Amino acid sequence: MQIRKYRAKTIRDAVGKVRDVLGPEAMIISTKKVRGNGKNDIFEITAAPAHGGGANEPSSSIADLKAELMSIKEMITLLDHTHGTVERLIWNPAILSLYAKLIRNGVNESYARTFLARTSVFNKPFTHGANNDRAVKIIIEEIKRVIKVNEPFESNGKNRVVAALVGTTGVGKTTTIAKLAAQLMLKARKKVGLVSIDNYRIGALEQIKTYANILGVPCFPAFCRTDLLLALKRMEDRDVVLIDTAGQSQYDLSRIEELRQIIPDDLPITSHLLLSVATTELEMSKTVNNFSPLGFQSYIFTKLDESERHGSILNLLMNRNLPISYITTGQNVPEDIEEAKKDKILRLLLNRN
Ligand SMILES: Nc1nc2c(ncn2[C@@H]2O[C@H](COP(=O)(O)OP(=O)(O)OP(=O)(O)O)[C@@H](O)[C@H]2O)c(=O)[nH]1
Ligand SMILES: [Mg+2]
Repeated sequence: MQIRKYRAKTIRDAVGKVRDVLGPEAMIISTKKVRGNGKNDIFEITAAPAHGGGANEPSSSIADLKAELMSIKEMITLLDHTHGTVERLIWNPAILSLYAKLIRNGVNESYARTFLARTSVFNKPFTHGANNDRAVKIIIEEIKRVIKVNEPFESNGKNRVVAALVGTTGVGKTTTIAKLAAQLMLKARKKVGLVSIDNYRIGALEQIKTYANILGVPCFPAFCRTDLLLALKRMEDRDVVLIDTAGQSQYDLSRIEELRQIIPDDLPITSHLLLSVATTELEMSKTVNNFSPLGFQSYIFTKLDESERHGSILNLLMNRNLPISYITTGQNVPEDIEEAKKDKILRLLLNRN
């Protein structure tokens, strides 16, 4: 592999030189400050052309390096968007790489910096190896502390679990109910019942009834609070009752209030708010705010397959921290659903090399 070193007075200039010579896809192997403490700084970047593994280059050594490699293009994005953080992390390639992954996955820059600041990486002068590894571990632990998960249908003794799925139109409520119902029946051997309080969309009841028929579980419509109470009474023998609701626009507060009137908060009903990671972060946080009268207790993130970047999950948790119960990853019923697990969510946040 052709490895070259480029020096300049600023990181930006050094990166510019690499880009001009090797192109935007070139990989940065390391960055360091070779001289100076503010005034006469000289920065050095070691880089290699893209696809740098030569014919007789063992590809495993490239793979080993890959975790900390960064393309020039990505470095430029970081320099443009992260006001000075890159310069401060120049001595800590492992931490810079972690930081870059968070940013590239769409984690809000100030949140990413908050996590870094919880270790002493910004305050201490350069420290070698082990300390860096420790700092990376601490940052990851801090992120994991923010990620909470729950298991709403886990053996709740003899108590019946009643869960309502709420969220905007088309986010995946009905499909997720079908997936959950099937998984709970087949894997956890639970007796499941369904209720639909979707009185708006034509065909909504048929959609859930079709699933109920396939699974052979009872399904009742509920047009008002009394209907819902009656349906719940008729399904007293069920281990789990899943309530499907009509999709509400996050801006239609009167419809959200209407739903609140039907789902009484004096009953032990857990509400899960569904959020599609394929929507913008702004939409997601608007949804969280406007649905809050419904008192949802956890999140279900849907359509993970439709987005490459999952940083918005962490941004949302930093804003309103609630446990995540499930994630959904496609249209297939019942396969495309997973119980939320901390490590899985963490991997989603760090998935881009
Ligand atoms: N790619 C992808 N599509 C999904 C996922 N979950 C649901 N969908 C699709 O999204 C569309 C809407 O799903 P529904 O379950 O009907 O959504 P809903 O929230 O019940 O919609 P309304 O009842 O109209 O509010 C369907 O085409 C689903 O197949 C997912 O995890 N990934
Ligand atoms: Mg629906």
